[in-house]
Amino acid sequence: MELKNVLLQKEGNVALVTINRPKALNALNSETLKELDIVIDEIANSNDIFAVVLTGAGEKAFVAGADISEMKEMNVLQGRNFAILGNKVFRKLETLEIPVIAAINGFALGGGCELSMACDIRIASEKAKFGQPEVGLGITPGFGGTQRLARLVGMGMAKEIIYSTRLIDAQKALQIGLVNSVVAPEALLDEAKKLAGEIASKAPVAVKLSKQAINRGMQVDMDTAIMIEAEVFGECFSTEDQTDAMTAFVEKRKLEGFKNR
Ligand code: DAK
Repeated sequence: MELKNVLLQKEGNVALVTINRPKALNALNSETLKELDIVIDEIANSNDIFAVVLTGAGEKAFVAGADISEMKEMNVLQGRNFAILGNKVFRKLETLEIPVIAAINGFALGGGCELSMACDIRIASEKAKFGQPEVGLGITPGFGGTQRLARLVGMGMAKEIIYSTRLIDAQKALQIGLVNSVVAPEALLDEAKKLAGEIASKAPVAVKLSKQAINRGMQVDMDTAIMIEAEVFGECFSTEDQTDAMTAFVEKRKLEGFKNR
């Protein structure tokens, strides 16, 4: 199937995924969500991609939200199907085994801000702008905004952003912990790819298990979380990568590369 709203490029062990509807500021309509679903499956099924960079096409937007023109016309059933599709795709992205870095090149509003929050790491261009405009459209955030934003920036700040619909700039997003770093617009993709490349060069199984432990651990009490960590830590000792890397360290030589996927 030929995809037009979501582009997938592979660069070494890193996948670059681009939401590609620049004329509509990369707004997420059903078609785009379905294509994103296909692309995430393709990445999940490949055994040579170890990190993903997700960005938006054009200079203006990462993703300006769910597609308002499409939502405006929806009946109850279509609205329900749209919600189910969107939540399935976002959760699939969040639980993808390998890390995903959002390279936020412009507006990240509503479903766009929520999409970035379903990623593991967010790097913003100095031009990026964030916000949850939903209550101004008569709806609540629907792709996890009320939950992921509060977890990332705390309840008070999440409430201010959601109730007021005020946009915040990249520096403010950095200050409140919504993004990991802010870089010049022209450096954004290179910075994101560089970080993705560094992650992709580490032991893939250990990276995947770390992601799993953090994501699962954040949802449970500390005692259970520590047990999750102990389990994944133990699992690493079933890999050749652990033996090879530790042997190389002890023998003071450089490891050629990791074997386990
Ligand atoms: N949907 C559809 N088209 C959009 C769009 C959007 N979200 N955002 C921008 N566009 C389109 C504009 O209509 C315009 O199209 P043309 O008129 O050229 O055909 C084109 O992109 C360029 O936009 P502007 O002309 O408006 O550009 P400006 O520079 O003047 O303004 C802006 C940029 C980002 C400030 C403005 O476009 C804007 O306010 N856009 C809407 C942002 C927004 O409110 N986003 C949140 C949408 S609500 C759910 C799950 C999730 C959601 C809902 C339900 N369930 C589970 C049930 C999510 C909801 C949302 O995301």
